[in-house]
Amino acid sequence: MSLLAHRSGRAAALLAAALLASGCAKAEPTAATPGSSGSQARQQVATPSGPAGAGCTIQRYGTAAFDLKTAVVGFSQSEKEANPFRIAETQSIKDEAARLGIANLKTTNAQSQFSKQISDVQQLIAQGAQLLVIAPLNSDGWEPVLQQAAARKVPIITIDRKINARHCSDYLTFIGSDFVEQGRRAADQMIKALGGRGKVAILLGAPGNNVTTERTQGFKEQIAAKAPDIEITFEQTGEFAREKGQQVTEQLIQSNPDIDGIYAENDEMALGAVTALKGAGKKPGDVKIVSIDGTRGAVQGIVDGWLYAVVESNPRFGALAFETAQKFLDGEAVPEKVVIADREYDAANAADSLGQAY
Ligand code: GZL
Repeated sequence: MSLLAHRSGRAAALLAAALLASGCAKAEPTAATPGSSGSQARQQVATPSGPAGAGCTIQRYGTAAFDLKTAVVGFSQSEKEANPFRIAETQSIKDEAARLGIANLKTTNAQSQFSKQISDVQQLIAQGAQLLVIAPLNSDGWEPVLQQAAARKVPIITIDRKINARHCSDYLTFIGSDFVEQGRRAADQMIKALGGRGKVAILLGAPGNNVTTERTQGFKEQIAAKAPDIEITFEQTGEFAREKGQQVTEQLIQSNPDIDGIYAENDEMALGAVTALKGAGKKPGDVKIVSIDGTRGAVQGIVDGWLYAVVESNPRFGALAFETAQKFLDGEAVPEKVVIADREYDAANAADSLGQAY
């Protein structure tokens, strides 16, 4: 079971302490609190402890230890950096590498093309990468890279999205949010926004990755369990992109003029939806929008009344990724999954929390 750190550091600490006492989770200091570029305020993240021996050690993985500071470290980003999530994610990796004195960080960006991400990573391996940190675009299709990395015993840390591969053989660990829980939290906000009844549209993320699947699963499960009078009458992918989110919402308004709420599986699509609603002469609050990511534009959208709530998907993996790599190099067992803490924004805290958005 992966414990989810909750909406604030304090709640997370209390919750983590409770589960620590019960022995079913091991808390780890992790990524800097969003917006704390200077201070290193840390958020508690509970790492699933699992059965003894479940973790991955450098001995099991078969890698020779090396010094991170002098190693060639490769970071592969998936989507073009038009999305603030991607900008903040890449910056977090670069900032932490600089803070740790990692002199040879090579970064690539696949511009949202999976074939390019495969060749990017193959190139990083050819350039002598001794550690790979990958933000995968898709969950499947990684075999060519995994074989090459395994042949050279290069450990792979996946962040942000999961790959369908073998823990402690194909990859070292997955570090990311609990996306099913994000979907549940978005549903709770939508239930509040609609008073438990109404018609809802889902702007689905891009296909082919666990984030879209799990955010949809969590949302639908929670609505079914908690709000039988909320009906999901429309779902279509906006591919996590603002323009596509706007286009799909323009179609939605035509085909479903009585829609009461929109669940956008990321902020870029939510902001595209706002543009479409404005174009249709709607006013803030006419349609309740709940979104996921926690970008500054979306949190500002709450302040302006266009969005009802935003569940954060914390992109600041830098500290956690390199802490985890160092633990591995020091001979510690690394769990299959490390859950990062996600905040939540609504009308009560949006204005004061803008500085923590990214
Ligand atoms: C989540 C990440 C998602 C973001 C989107 O970890 O994979 O991809 O929520 C991005 O903004 O496109």
